[in-house]
Amino acid sequence: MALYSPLSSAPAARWKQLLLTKKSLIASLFIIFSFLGSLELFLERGISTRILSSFSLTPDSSSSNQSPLSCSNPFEPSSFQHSTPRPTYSRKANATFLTLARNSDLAGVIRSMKQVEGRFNRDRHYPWVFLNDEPFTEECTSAVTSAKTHYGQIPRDQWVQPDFIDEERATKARKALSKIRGVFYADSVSYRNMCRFYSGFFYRQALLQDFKYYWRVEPDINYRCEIEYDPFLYMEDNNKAYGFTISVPEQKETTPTLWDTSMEFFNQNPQYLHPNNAMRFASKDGGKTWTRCTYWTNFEIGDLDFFRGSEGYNKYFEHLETAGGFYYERWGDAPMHGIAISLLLDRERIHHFDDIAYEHTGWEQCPDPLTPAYERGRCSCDYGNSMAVKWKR
Ligand SMILES: Nc1nc2c(ncn2[C@@H]2O[C@H](COP(=O)(O)OP(=O)(O)OP(=O)(O)O)[C@@H](O)[C@H]2O)c(=O)[nH]1
Ligand SMILES: [Mg+2]
Repeated sequence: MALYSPLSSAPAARWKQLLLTKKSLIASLFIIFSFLGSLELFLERGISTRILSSFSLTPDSSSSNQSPLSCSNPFEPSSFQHSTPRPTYSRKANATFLTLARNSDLAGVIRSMKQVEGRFNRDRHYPWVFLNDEPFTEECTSAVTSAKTHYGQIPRDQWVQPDFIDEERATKARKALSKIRGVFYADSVSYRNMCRFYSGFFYRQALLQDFKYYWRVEPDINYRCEIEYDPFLYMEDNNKAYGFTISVPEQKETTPTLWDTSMEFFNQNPQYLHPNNAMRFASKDGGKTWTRCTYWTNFEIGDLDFFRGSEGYNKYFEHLETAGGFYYERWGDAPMHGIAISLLLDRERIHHFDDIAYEHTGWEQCPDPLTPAYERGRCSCDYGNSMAVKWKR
């Protein structure tokens, strides 16, 4: 039986019409993407960048799973060439790299370690702490560094959804969030566990107790310039408590009540607000509304004594935990840290590492080529692609 085909009987005019339709389709796609791009910059949402970056060649965690890298082959040839001598230091900070990862993240973790070791740690030998909610099946990351490596399992109650969370309500909330386009990990419970862990429990881990500073490293991150100084020592010498590279706005849909819940806490406990805080980063109208600005926490260098010792931080976390928004909404560790760091700390203790070239999932920071950092770091990044430049534009 012959199938009906509109093309088989189409005269030349039909073809023309089809070509025109194709052209208009391409034009519409172009307009849609331009619109998304402008919307991203105007609304500071970053959604289209993330959609586009998911099509980019930057390795992501899903590609990590397919990588043939394993313990038997953790050494790929390094692409880092070091010709100039590095600064030498007579001392080290009491510090560690910190990586939370699943067993399936191994290849991405190794790629990240090579970046960190190649760009900075090869002659500084700061140790690594790896954390997982399950036992690590491989500990071969120790082959990628000459420094000490430590592997820890997170206590179950600090990882899984607490019993007091009403599962029916949480399920409903996840389903509702999944229906909104452009919300990542909308339906994921494990992502929520991770966000809650990085908000209130990472600094309580036994393996971190003897350290003062941590530098968070995620799978598949890139450092595109040499790091020619010791950021840990910078933190120590300048009494910094928190350092970030990129600032991004949090999506409204994941945090509808986070700001109000936070203000409820700080109104009841004004003693915790630092008199020289960075409230203007979080709110431009003295606390009425939230800018949704966050420090992008997949890079952070922090003073663990602040997290461990700050009554305000721990009480604030408890307040959020009781409200249940890590599960009833999808409160992230970035907005939580953003609010806490901005309100509890002296703003002089917050540092923007604007000379560190950092990239993750297509979002990056690159130093201005007109600054010494770019030349000194022999950078291979594009300043125009820097988030700070994009936000300004
Ligand atoms: N052990 C463990 N680690 C996890 C889990 N989920 C996420 N992580 C780790 O937590 C960190 C953050 O997770 P990501 O999936 O990268 O989340 P994200 O940075 O918000 O999202 P991306 O922008 O897509 O990278 C990474 O280091 C992950 O390896 C989990 O279920 N178990
Ligand atoms: Mg990540």
